[in-house]
Amino acid sequence: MADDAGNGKRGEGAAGSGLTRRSVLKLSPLLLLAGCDMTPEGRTESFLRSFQKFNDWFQSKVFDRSRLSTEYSAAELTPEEGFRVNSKDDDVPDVDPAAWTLAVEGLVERPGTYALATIASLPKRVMNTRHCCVEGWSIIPRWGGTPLGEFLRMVGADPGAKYVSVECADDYTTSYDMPSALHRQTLLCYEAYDKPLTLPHGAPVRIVIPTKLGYKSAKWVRKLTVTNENTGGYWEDQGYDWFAGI
Ligand SMILES: Nc1nc2c(c(=O)[nH]1)N[C@H]1C(S)=C(S)[C@@H](COP(=O)(O)O)O[C@H]1N2
Ligand SMILES: [Mo]
Repeated sequence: MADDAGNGKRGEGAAGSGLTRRSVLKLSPLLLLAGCDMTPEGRTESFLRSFQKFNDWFQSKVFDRSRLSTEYSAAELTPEEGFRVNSKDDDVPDVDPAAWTLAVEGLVERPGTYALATIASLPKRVMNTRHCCVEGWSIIPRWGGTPLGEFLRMVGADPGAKYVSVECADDYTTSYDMPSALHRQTLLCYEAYDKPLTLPHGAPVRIVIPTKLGYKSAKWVRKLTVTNENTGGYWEDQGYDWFAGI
């Protein structure tokens, strides 16, 4: 599952649950079987699907919003030449950063479209965090942007809503549980290495979410929807872990 490289300290379990993450993970196959209907039809499919559902449910239970992903010193940064690009398509999508706006829909008080200047006027966070791609590499870029939580508060997102779903200009999609969306290190990122984000890296605005695997850090974001429906995502719908915590 997760690329373990440098993911910092793992939490020793959900605060107050009295169980360590590892000990609960050991129990999980038993819990799963207990809740699994053992009908003869479609066993493997439904087994895998229920395992994945359980896994998502479990990861969201142990997710601790106050636990930060490791932030690295300037000396530990990946040099800018090593800031590699990875996208499902070879071509970058047709995005005009100057004309770009972010659309917001769903369970929010102020739906509409928001300019980059509005996003950049919100509090800014700069952080050196690791980006872990499931393809077996990781890098530590220097990211800068607005915490997604600040933006969600500004648009009046319903904090009781379950999910934030993301649509990108290259028809890539992903979605997050609300606690992960509100995590302090989840950014609407518009800078890398103290400069505006470049087009191959998702300009003008991408998500950076260091508490999750790299495919959750959506580039070329164009629409956010606050919803109670889990809309999955491009890789998630092909069997990749949805919660994807690291
Ligand atoms: N819109 C969009 N976002 C995306 C992807 C993509 O294909 N399209 N690929 C994901 C994957 S698998 C990785 S590893 C990172 C790569 O980000 P980078 O090109 O800035 O290194 O972007 C993620 N976000
Ligand atoms: Mo990736």
